[in-house]
This record gives sequence, structure tokens and C-alpha cells, in this order.
Amino acid sequence: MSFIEVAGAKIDTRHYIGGQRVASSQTYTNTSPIDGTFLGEISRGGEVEANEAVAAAKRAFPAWSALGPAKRGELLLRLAELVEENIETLAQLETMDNGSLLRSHRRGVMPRVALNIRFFAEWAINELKHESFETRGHTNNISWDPSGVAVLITPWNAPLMLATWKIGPALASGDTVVLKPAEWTPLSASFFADLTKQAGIPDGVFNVVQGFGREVGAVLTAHPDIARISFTGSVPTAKVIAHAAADNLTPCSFELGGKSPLLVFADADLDLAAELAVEQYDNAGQVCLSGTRILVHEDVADAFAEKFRERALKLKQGDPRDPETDIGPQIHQVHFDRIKGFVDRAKAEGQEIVMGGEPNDELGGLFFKPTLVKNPTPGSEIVTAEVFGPVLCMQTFKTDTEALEMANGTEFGLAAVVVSGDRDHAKRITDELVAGTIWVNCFFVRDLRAPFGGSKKSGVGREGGNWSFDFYADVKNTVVSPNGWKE
Ligand code: TXE
Repeated sequence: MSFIEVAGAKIDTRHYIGGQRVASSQTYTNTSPIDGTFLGEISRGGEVEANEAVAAAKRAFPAWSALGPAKRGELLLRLAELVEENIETLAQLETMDNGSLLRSHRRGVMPRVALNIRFFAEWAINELKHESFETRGHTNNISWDPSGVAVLITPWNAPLMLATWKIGPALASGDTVVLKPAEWTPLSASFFADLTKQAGIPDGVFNVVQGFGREVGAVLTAHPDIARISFTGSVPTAKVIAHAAADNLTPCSFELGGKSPLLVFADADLDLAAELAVEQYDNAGQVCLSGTRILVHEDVADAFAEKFRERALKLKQGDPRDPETDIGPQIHQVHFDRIKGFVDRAKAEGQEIVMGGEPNDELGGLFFKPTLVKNPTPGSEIVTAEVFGPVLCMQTFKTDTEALEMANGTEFGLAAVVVSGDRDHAKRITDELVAGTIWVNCFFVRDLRAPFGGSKKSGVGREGGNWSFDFYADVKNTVVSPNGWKE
């Protein structure tokens, strides 16, 4: 059976290669994290499908790259409209597949998917410019040329949203795309492929191969005919991909994990701080940017903890389709066990768990209670490793120096949240923090024109605005001499 019905939508379970649906002889089973409902048997791609997809994208490249930003933009803007027309379907589909809140998908995530496509299409048409440089009468003209086939490998925590951060600029640059979504969340990418067809995007320009990272993903990333690899996921997988890319020197963009600090200073608005801290449980903690290490000045630690607890205890855990729910299930049994393993090891070490710390037995399934670990031992696993679940740590500091040492003291550098009531103080702190994105008295707001990415082990490169095009395109400098013209 090559179609399944999810949330009223007909979803093809096969790959989308060269504008055609292609099945694999092998499949794997996809279930919903909400209640284990069987969703379908998904084509399990391997070497053959990876090679076919790259070949299709390679064939489609000359015509797509020759179209130019304006003509590509017309098709991409139509695609953005189709996403908007299908927000409800996409929202329900994604919620069934990855268990994130339906209300977030409806209000924020799926509209953002459309915006990702529209923004980069318009940016390529109107904004992708650089001033020319003059050197001894010679003019240096900078331009962005399409580079070839871009392989995009994406995770399961915000499947279509994260994929379209890459698809938007890659297609707008004139590259053709092979997307491999995460095996646990294959459905929205498949539905999206149908929308690209409806939008009139030529066959082969956008391809989707389903399956496992170590199988189809490994072949794609080692392929000699690709020009770019963009990956969002874990640090260990990024290392494997970097090795795969090395033989061909394929440029890679990596957006990886984090263990970001949320710093609460003595001059902070503590209600705001508590609200921001509780937001770090969003998406059941499966957010790379989460400020999972709450660092509080000791003078306000008790008052802050009380406000945090008040709010955290009000969080409602349950079915993500229920509009009242704040925290849904984890994505998959494997991931649930990973989270539980972190917490169990922390308990065994004698760390103080002051909230949660166990599965939610009333709900059963993949629901893990929002958890808080108080004053974990510096350097211990729970305070240094990315748990990627609803598990926060709280530690105190005495001075700014100590706060900065703690904040910068992991191998990651993706994000940081600073809560302070004093602008000069906040500025002094943000100047010293090592992170790709810092939010001051806020969280999760980002303009698509601004760069996004991680420092240290949290990533390589930046996405957003020109930074995306710097990666997906071949940036070219054409130096024009004042001499030699027959004028
Ligand atoms: O990630 P993987 P997993 C972190 C988070 C989580 C941990 C493990 O800490 O607990 O990673 O999650 C594909 N060649 N993040 O195991 O393996 C894979 O099929 C090519 C942070 O799910 O990194 C999927 O499409 N591709 C994060 C994608 O890589 C390969 C989001 C991500 O999977 C591959 C997700 C290979 N050899 C997890 N092996 C974030 N930064 O937001 C796997 N893949």
C-alpha cells in the first residue's frame, strides 16, 4: 500500500524522485508518539534510491539554475501559498507524526514554513546584493551562483520547519535538492513534495528519500555528485557526515545541539525570568535552543525557584491535539529511554531531583514528567550533556565572573538567555557569552534576516539572510578592469 490516510490527508509513503513516486522493496513501520497508533509502512531507501535521487537532481540542475531568481521566485511563492492553504492539514499531520502541540503547529510552526519559503525567494530577488569594491580602478562585482545538488538531512523535532530553513534558500539559490527527513517523522516531507509538484516546481528539482541515516543518509552524504550538505542533528552524526564528505571536500553546514544557559541576575524581573524558564520545557524539551541550564544569582535563587515552581506545576501534560495541553509526548521509545537513562543516572549519582524525574505513569506511553535537577554537581553528565527532553538544571552563582564561567563552560555554544533589568549589565554579559544567538529578556524570537547557528560544538556556519546564500550558492567575485575595452 503506497498511500496512508493521516489526519484526513492522503500521504504517499514512497520516495519522491525526479517528480515520480518510487517505492523500495523494504519498508519500516512508522507510529505516532501520541499513542503508538500505526501510521504506515514507509519506503526504506538505500544505495539505489540515494543514487537515483542525486542523479535526478543533477539532471534538473542546469534548467533550474538557468531560470534565475525571479522565475524561480514565482514558483516558490506559489509553493508558499500552497503551504498556507494547507496549514491545517500540515499541522494535524505533523502532530500525529512527531507529537508536538497542534496549537503550535497551527499558529506558529506551519505559518513559519510558508514564511521560510517566501522569505528566501524574495530575498534572492530583492536583497541578495553586495556593494562593489574598487581597487586601483578595477571593480570587484560580487554575485551568488547556483552550486549544484544540495543534500539536506533533517531531524524529527520540528521536521518541516527545520527542513524549509534549508529548502527555501537552497531552491532560491538555484540549487536542486535531495531531502532526507528523519526516519521517525517522514510524513510532512512527503506531503510537501506533493505541494512542490502542484506549485509547478520542475521534476527533479526537489526530491525526498525516506529511510535511515546510516543507510540512505550515508550514501547521500558520501556521493561525489553533490555540491552541499546541510545537516541539523546531533554532534556524533555530524562527525560521521563530516568524514563522509571529506573525500569529496563537500562543504557542510551543521546546526547541532546545545546545553544553553538561562542566566537570571539579581536585577532581573523574576516573574519574567520564571516565565522564560518554564518555556524551556516547550516541545517536551526537544528543542536544540533550549536554555536547559538555569543559572540564578544566589540572592534571588529562592524567590525565583518559588515563582518557577508555581508556573511549572501548572503545566498540563497530555495529548498534543488538546488545546489545553502544554507538554506532549517524547518522539519515540528509543529517545524516551535515552532521556530516562540520563535522569536515572543522575539519581544514582545522588543529584537532587526536585520536580518530576520519572515517566508520567498516569498517561503512560512516551510522556516524561517535566523535571528539575537542583544544584547538580559541576561537570556531571546531567549538566554538561544534551538531554533533549523536559529536564532542566538549576544552579546558583555569586558573581558575574562565576556566571560567565558556568555559562560558557560546556562544549556547546548554540544559544543563551539573559534576564536582567539593567541594560549596561546585560550588555557586559552578552559581550562575554559564547553563543550563536543570545536572547535578552526574551526567547525564541528571530528575524529570518539575522544569522542563526552555533559556536563551538553547536555548529558550523550560519543560516539566515545572506548567510544562507553564502552557503548554498557559489559566491563569485568578478574583477573588471578599466582597460581593454573597444569603446
Ligand atoms: O539524531 P541524529 P537522533 C540531538 C539530541 C538527541 C540526539 C540524538 O541530543 O538526543 O541528537 O537524536 C540522520 N549519515 N539532536 O539520533 O542521529 C538521521 O536519519 C547521514 C539535536 O535522532 O543526529 C536524521 O535524519 N545522515 C537536534 C538526522 O540525521 C544520518 C535535532 C538526525 O539524526 C546519519 C535532533 C548518517 N550516518 C537530535 N546518521 C538539533 N540540533 O536540533 C543519522 N542521520
